[in-house]
Amino acid sequence: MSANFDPVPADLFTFGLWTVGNPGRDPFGDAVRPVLDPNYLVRKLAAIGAHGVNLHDNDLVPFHATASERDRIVREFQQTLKNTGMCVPMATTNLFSHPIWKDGAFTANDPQVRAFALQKTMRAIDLGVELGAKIFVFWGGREGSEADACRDPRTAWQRMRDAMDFLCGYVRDQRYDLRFALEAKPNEPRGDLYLPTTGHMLHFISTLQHHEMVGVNPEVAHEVMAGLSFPHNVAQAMACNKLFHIDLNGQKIGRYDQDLRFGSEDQKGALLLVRLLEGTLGGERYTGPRHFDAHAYRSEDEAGVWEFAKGCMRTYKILAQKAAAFDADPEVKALIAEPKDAQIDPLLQGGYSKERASKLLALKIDVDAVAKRGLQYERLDQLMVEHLLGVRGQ
Ligand code: GCO
Ligand code: MN
Ligand code: MN
Repeated sequence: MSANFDPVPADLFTFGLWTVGNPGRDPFGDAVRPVLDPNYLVRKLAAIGAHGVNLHDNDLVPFHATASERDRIVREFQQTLKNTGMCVPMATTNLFSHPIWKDGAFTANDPQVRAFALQKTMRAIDLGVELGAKIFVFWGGREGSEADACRDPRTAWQRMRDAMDFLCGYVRDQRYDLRFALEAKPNEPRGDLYLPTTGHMLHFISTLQHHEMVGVNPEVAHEVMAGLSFPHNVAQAMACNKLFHIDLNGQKIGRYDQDLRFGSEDQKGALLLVRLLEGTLGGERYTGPRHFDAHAYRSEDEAGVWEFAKGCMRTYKILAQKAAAFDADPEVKALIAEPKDAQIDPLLQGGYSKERASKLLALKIDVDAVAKRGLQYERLDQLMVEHLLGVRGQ
C-alpha cells in the first residue's frame, strides 16, 4: 500500500483563484492577508501538484477594466498557464459582489439588472472558453430574498429558467464546447436563496429547453448547511448523469458557510463521498475535476494557505486509499452482500405487468422471520470507523 499521498496533475485537483487567493475578510473583520496576483497563484498551485485553476471573470479581469486591459491580462494569464502546464477546467461569473446585484441578478425585479446579468455572463462565458474551460458554473449568490413579499417566488423561478434557456442558446449559437453546472445553496448571503438544494436544481434542470447541457455542481458545505447528507445528494446527481462538477470542502452542520479545508470536518461523510466519487463501492467513477472551494483559516499567513491547499489534496488521497481498503475488506464485503432470491428478484425489475402482479400477490413471505433478522449494521459501521482511525486495512 502506497504511503505517498503527494498530489500529481493526474489526480485532477483544482482550486479557484478565489480560494487560495482569499484574503480572509469576513463580516466582522478586514483582510488578514494581501491580495495575490493570479499568475503567482497559478505558479504556486502548479508547484504543489494541482491540475488546474478555476475563476470568476473578476478574479482575473477587474470589473472596470477596459477592453485593451482585459486583453493584456488574459494574454499574460494564458502565458502563465502555458509555462506551468496548468489548465482552466471551469469558469463562472461574479454576479454577487457589485452593489447592482443587491436584489439578485437573473431574478432581480429591475429588467436593467437582468439585462446586465446576461451581458456580464455572456462575456464571462467568452472569457472562460478563451481560457479553455469546458464547464461553466452558476452559483446564484444573490438570487433570493429577505423581504419575501418583494416578488412572487414563482416569478423568480421562471426568470431563472428564462436566463438559463437564453444562455444555453448563446453557447449553442457560438458553437462552444461548454456545459453548465448549477450550484445550490440554502441561504447566505441572502436570507433565503431560490433553488436551495441539489435536488431542487435537478428538477429545475429537467424543465429547461436544453436540459442535456446542464448538470449540477454540488458543494459539501451547502448541503450540510441544509442538514442533508452530501453523499446522498451527489449519488442522485450521479445516478442521473448530472454530476458535471463538484465543490469539495468541510462544514459543521447548522453554521454559516464555512468553506473549511476538505476532510477537516465529518471524516465519515468525507470517506463516504470519496468512496462514491472514486467508485470503490462499485458503479461508475466520477471523472471530472476534484475542485476545492474552500479557504484557509483567518489565522493563517501565506504559508498557511499552501498548507491548507496541500491538506485538501492529501486528505482526498488518504481517503481514496481508505475507501479502497474498506471495500476490499472481506468482512465488509460479506456484511454488505445482499440476499439474492432467484424467484423474487425478477419480479422486482422491469416495472409493472399483469403477470408480475399476480406472481407477487401469490408469494408466501414469512414476515415475522424476515422482520426478526438482525442486519449487523453496527458491525459494518464500526468497521468503517476502524478503517478511518487507522487500526484496520493498513
Ligand atoms: C459560496 C460559493 C462560491 C461559488 C463560486 C463559484 O458559497 O461562496 O460556494 O464559492 O462556488 O462563486 O460559482
Ligand atoms: Mn460555499
Ligand atoms: Mn461553491
